[in-house]
Amino acid sequence: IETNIPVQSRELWNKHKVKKFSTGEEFEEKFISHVEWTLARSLYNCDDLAAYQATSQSVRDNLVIDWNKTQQRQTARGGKRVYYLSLEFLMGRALDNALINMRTDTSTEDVGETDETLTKGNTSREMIKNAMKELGFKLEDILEQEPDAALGNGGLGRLAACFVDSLATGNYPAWGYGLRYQYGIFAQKIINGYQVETPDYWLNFSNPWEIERAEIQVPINFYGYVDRPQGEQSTLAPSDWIGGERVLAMAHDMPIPGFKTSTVNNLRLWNAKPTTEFDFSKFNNGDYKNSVEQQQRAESITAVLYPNDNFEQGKELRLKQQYFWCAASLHDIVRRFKKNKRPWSEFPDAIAIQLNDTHPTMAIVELQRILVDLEKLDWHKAWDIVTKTFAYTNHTVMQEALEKWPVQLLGRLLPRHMEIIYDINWFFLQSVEKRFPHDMDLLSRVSIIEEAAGDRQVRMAFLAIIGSHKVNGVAELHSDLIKSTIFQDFVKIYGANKFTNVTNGITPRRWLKQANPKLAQLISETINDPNDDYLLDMSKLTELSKHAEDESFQKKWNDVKQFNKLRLADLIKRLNGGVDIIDREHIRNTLFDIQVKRIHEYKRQQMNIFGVIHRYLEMKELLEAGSSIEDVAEKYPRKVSIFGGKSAPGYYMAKLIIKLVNSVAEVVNGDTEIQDLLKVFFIPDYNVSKAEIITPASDLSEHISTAGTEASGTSNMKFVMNGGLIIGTVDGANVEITREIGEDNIFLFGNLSENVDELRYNHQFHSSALPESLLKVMDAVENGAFSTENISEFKPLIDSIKHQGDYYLVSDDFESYIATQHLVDQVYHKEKKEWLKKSVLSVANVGFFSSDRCIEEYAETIWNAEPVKPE
Ligand code: 73E
Repeated sequence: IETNIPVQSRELWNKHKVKKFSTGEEFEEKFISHVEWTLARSLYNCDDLAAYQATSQSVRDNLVIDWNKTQQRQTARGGKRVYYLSLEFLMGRALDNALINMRTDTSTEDVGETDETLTKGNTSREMIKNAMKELGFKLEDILEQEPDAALGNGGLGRLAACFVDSLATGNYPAWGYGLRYQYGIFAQKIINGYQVETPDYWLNFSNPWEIERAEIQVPINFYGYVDRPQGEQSTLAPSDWIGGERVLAMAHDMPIPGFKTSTVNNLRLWNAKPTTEFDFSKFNNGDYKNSVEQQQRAESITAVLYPNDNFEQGKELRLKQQYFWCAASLHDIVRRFKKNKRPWSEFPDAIAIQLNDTHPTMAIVELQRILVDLEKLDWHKAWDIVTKTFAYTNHTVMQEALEKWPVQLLGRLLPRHMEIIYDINWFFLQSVEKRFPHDMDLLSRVSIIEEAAGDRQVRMAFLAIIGSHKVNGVAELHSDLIKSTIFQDFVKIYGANKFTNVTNGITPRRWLKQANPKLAQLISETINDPNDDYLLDMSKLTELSKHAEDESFQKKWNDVKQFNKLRLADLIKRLNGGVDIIDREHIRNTLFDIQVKRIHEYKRQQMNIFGVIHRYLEMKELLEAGSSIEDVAEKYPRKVSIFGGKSAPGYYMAKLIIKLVNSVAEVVNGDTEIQDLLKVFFIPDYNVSKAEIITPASDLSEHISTAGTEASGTSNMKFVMNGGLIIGTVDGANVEITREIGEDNIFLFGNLSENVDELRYNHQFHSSALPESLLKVMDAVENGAFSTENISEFKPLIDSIKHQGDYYLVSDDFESYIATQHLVDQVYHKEKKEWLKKSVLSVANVGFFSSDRCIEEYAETIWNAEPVKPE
């Protein structure tokens, strides 16, 4: 490793080498020095927030030491590096995760594996908890001070967060690249039952987890024009792009600690800043105000995360974000590569870049531009390097989510890139024409440029496929679907081997150990794994199967669930303004039925709430017909129906679903006749830290998307990992969950994806009768049973089913949904032992869904990358 420090000075450096704290006392000393020096506070005004910051700074100090060593080690070994480009990283809180993952040993090199601090799974967290107590703080309260890093919308962003955790844990030399939004996903308030968005200014108090790299500033250009040497006609020749607007990308790094390893990887987030270059023409014109305003515009690029999940709006600022981030990241990657002075042809041996959806597709074009225009490589040599470097993950087949940029917009913002896209397309179409001569239809179908009447558009998914060596879907069904639908032609062109599947996963550190410490403890006791090694090898969980029918074990298992349900009941009470709606006395016999995820018609929260209405109406009918409440309870036992999730601010139907849930909640919860047998609650502002409370508390969770629409889903995995059962459609990763845990342990219902087209067609061209059960529900809704002011308020939800073709097939699946819910009630209330057995077996067989497995598959089948293990 090169250094500027002369040899004779290094001794001094080594003498004063910084050390990690490794005991509670050393931590306390660190903590106090951060209170005094970093925060400029003292014993006399150290509140919980200051304590959180001082704790985090102290922990960060330890991580930074390992972070530096990790980077040196990875550079020295010179293995292949992986870069994960994602516009979203939904990290949630960092402190508790760091306490779980962090190693406290002073130096990994000089501490053997027998050392206590190394082998005990929980040491550093326990140690700090005790030290905090001595200092006068409660760790649980301190952890609550941290705002979520909510730089993502939903599953796609959370997947990226789980991936960086697994990459570090697996010792892969891998960095994440993203944007440092000043505003993450909005905070959701519920006012009069409606979603109201408020800005998430998460950096209000300084963020102890980021390291500002003021020295790393990359100039990024937009607009302008292209210049070529005189007489040069070809756009394939090295060209000069003279940018018209320039901003700076400044790096902010977040340390990502692996679990039970001293590897600490990096998540680099870019922040947009104005340049200090001065526009003299403006100044001379006396237009000082305007030139300041233009500079302020720079910051707007990373101001806010676009709050749409599975939907693309096509806004210019979004494209600017994408290019800004791709260009800064590639500049950084290329700079690092060039330090080694290896030939360009070895670029793909040194670097793998994974594209998280099409959002970073401009990185493909930018690398081609760097190689051709700046490094003067021949076009085809450059393109060979590019395609060997990139791989693309598709996350959705939904038309409205597939990115397309108008040629006119892209050509204005990035004129040179537009030329390069045309040339990529030209060579691609030529190769297609050669293999499939005279198939004009095929050519127009696969062209990167969509020639629709009037406006030509760049199809980013096609560009991503053409510029990558591998394309993967995120669950088996989804990976099959993309091959037979949206990318069918490309399978014909490239062959099926270019397309592969890597089923999603989640990190068990956060979603089991951190979210559900009680269950983690029971597991480690039961399988005799005091050091929590199962969190690295989840196949160890199969040991639990032995105990699935053991009654005393089942009781312990159930006790953990009750504890977690009480924890959620407390949260719900707090969110409900201190009013308790859950009857704690009967909590053991109350089924917690949960659906938390982004609100989307395809995820069918409307079907869920219709099911709740159906249940309520049936209960009322029984009572009216003279049944006793005990008789009603016999058929409709105790249940709490819990919803949560954000709607995109402009998504009218999703917002209406939220309002309906809240309106139903008001009616049902206020109805004393049904005596607490049914409760409904919408949890406002669903986010990662709330998910950590919600997930462990579910008896049943709902994953009920229209078959073929949910690419994978990942919360399904989280619930199973926490011993919850699933009611779900044969969609996304539900398919593999069924395979892994067994079909006896999941409640599947509904039509299959292969029948969806025909069902939709039938809705369009034949008016089939809607099921009686659904009509009853819709009548009640239409007659204003849940409307407070405006009777026809929910009409659009009804109309979409009755009169607009029922695109999401609620009417086709409703009866089997209701029937399956009945079955759920029966098993939960009449066959509790069976239920608990299913729950245990689910956890026993959930191992496949660890994101560690998932990352290993990427490394082996797509990146060809190997771990760099600490000695
Ligand atoms: O099924 C989920 C999947 O589990 C899918 O809807 C989601 O990605 C998860 C992780 O693979 C997803 N999000 C988006 N597309 N698919 C998306 C699209 C545009 C903007 C933001 C998010």
